[in-house]
Amino acid sequence: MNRRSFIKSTGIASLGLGLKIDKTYSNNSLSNFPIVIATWDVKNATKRAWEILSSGGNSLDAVEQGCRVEEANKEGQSVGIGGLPDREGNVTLDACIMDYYGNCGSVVYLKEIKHAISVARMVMEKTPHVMLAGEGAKKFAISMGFKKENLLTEKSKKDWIKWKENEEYKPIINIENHDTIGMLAIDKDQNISGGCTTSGLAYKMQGRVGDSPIIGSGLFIDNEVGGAVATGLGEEVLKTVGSFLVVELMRQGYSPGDACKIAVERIVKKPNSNYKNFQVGYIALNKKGETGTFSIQKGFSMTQYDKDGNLNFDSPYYHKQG
Ligand code: SD4
Repeated sequence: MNRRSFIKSTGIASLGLGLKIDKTYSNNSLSNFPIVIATWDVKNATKRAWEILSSGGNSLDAVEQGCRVEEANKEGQSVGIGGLPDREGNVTLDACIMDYYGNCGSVVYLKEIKHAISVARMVMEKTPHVMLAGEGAKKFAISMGFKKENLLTEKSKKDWIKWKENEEYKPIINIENHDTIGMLAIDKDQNISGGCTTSGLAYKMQGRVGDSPIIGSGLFIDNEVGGAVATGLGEEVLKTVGSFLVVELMRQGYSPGDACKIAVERIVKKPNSNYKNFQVGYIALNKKGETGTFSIQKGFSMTQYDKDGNLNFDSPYYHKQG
């Protein structure tokens, strides 16, 4: 049993020892590349990214293809097809992608196109812009050959109709352990890219956009330093420009786990923060290939695929109940 699987099996990683996490996850030899990490337990997505990385592919292709796995998964109710709708029953997707040159692309309020991450990549590569929204984003996607389809599955429609009975808006903490997909990869050439894709918060107001497609909030990459990606209540991530903060902390010398922890503390230590009622989680990866994660609440996890295999780790967290 290697060190990582020992830590996983003993549950040490879940004891909330945030400052220790980088020791746990440390991968500081160049021979350890490539690596891919993702928010939540999404081993199918990291497996797909790993196939690309381990056959010599680059980190940009890896994160795009990895994110697409969850976007196509009808069972997941927070990403791509099957995502829970807004209050009016519209499934609207947000996504962004960023490469190792510092290029980025993003789509917000995208309807009827499930592979928002690939549309974001097209925005980055085929337009002079960074972000396209709503009808324009959809039109652009169709012009690039994407297929229109109904993203509201029967199950999500049923859940929405049930929600309408009370219309109580209460963002769910850790929706089914599988939520917004944020993915970061470092390839064999030590180049880092990231992607983030989501249907956003269930039963949001029509027109609401979260942190996930906002460069610097939901995702940030600096190929000289590392990358970070966020999940959870987007409003709180937006207010602290969370992913940019994590990367800047790593630039100052903090390890990925410590940087995520400090970014979480920036949220919970605000005067009047009601952090007990919501979740925010970060994952991060630095140029050396070290990884880390931290969240507000218990229940967040990170999946990491590297030469030791495809493993899911509980994130250390801030809020200890009881
Ligand atoms: C949002 N951050 O739209 C996304 C949702 C999410 O876990 O990550 N949920 O606010």
